[in-house]
Amino acid sequence: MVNVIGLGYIGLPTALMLASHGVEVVGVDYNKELVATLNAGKTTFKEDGLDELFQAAVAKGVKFTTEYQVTDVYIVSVPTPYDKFSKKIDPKYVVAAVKDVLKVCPKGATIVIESTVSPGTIEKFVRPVITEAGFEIGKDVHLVHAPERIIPGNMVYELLHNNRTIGADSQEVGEKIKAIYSSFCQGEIVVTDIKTAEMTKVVENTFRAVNIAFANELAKICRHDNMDVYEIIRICNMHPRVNILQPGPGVGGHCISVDPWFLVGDYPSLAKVIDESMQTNDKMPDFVLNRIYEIMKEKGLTDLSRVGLYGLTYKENVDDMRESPTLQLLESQERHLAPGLKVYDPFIAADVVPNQYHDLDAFLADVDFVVIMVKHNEIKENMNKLLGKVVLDCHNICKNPGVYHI
Ligand code: SAJ
Repeated sequence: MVNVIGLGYIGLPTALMLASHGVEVVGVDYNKELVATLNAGKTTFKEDGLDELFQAAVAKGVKFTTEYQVTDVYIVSVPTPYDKFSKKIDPKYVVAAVKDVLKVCPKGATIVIESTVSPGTIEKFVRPVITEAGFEIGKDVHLVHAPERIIPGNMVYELLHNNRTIGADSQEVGEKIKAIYSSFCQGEIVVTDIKTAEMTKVVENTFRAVNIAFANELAKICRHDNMDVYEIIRICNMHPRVNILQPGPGVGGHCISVDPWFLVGDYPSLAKVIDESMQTNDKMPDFVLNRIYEIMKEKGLTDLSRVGLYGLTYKENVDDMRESPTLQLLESQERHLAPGLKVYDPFIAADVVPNQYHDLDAFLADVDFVVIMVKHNEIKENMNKLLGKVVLDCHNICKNPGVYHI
């Protein structure tokens, strides 16, 4: 039986995928409300294919509880925040989960850390906890790092098809855990050592963050001299060895906007390009706010309360708002002491910010200027409703006449 610890954005789909492929799974989370929701037959976030996967896993007997189980494999999938000041990883949730596992696990159990951690975290923070508790690693307890790689918005497909990395102290333990993931994973699974696995995961997200920062910098250069950044990137990407990502209103989520800071925090004098890139991405919401003021001036608009931000989530077609560029922009706007922009997102049912709407038509009726912060399918299908309004399109998806870009 596999005990999946942490039933959030990664732990839940992983538990469901294992269970629906015939692995006996008990999912554990300390959040009683979350466990009760799952036990009532409901999923806890929106994701394509998740509800169907949930039903399949329930049919195969997946269980959810707040109690750690006595079993031989534990998969830990808990958050790994970073300290905003030092930029270093805060491993407290991983460490707490490992300590709790040690209270119940039998001799010979394997603890798999799925949470993203900076290189050296397992050596520095996890191994000491295990040895201090009197366990011998490699004999009483085995340690594995199997970082997840799935992208919100396409998680179910990517769980099935992505290649994976497994870091272990020995090939034998690595192969044992590989066999469990192979129950559903159709991609290649590489077995390597733990520190290499830690580094590859952080490097993958850093590569994407730096590439996006490059695109954002190009957008600023092109804005300065009135060039079309999208056309320039499109043409450059026709070169066989160039693949530039897209500029946007900022970088959100709990991965690309967080993981690269681990490298800056641990290697401040070495990670220069990464540091600059992260700062470039972090400044994009402010850049958008300045574009809003610039366009208002050009159009003779003076009332900021007639300006609406479309989208609150960190990216399209998900309901996750962590580190969202829109929230960053609103914070920045507060600092400028400007009165309330209007906000709407079809994926956010709760009231989370002032002047928030829950209906597209009602939102559009109250604004003259729309800023497309997130490219949800809903707005792509309703571009005609933006005709006659001033539009700042941060994703180059609106083909209406007179649209502004970042
Ligand atoms: N973004 C841009 N321009 C782009 C692409 C993205 O501005 O061209 C922005 C998005 O709007 C969003 C942010 O970047 O705000 C991050 O979105 P994303 O879709 O690039 O990535 P995440 O954070 O949803 O998922 C990433 C993925 N990592 C890589 O592709 C290397 C995913 O595979 C990881 O599993 C995930 O991080 C994770 O959990 O680490």
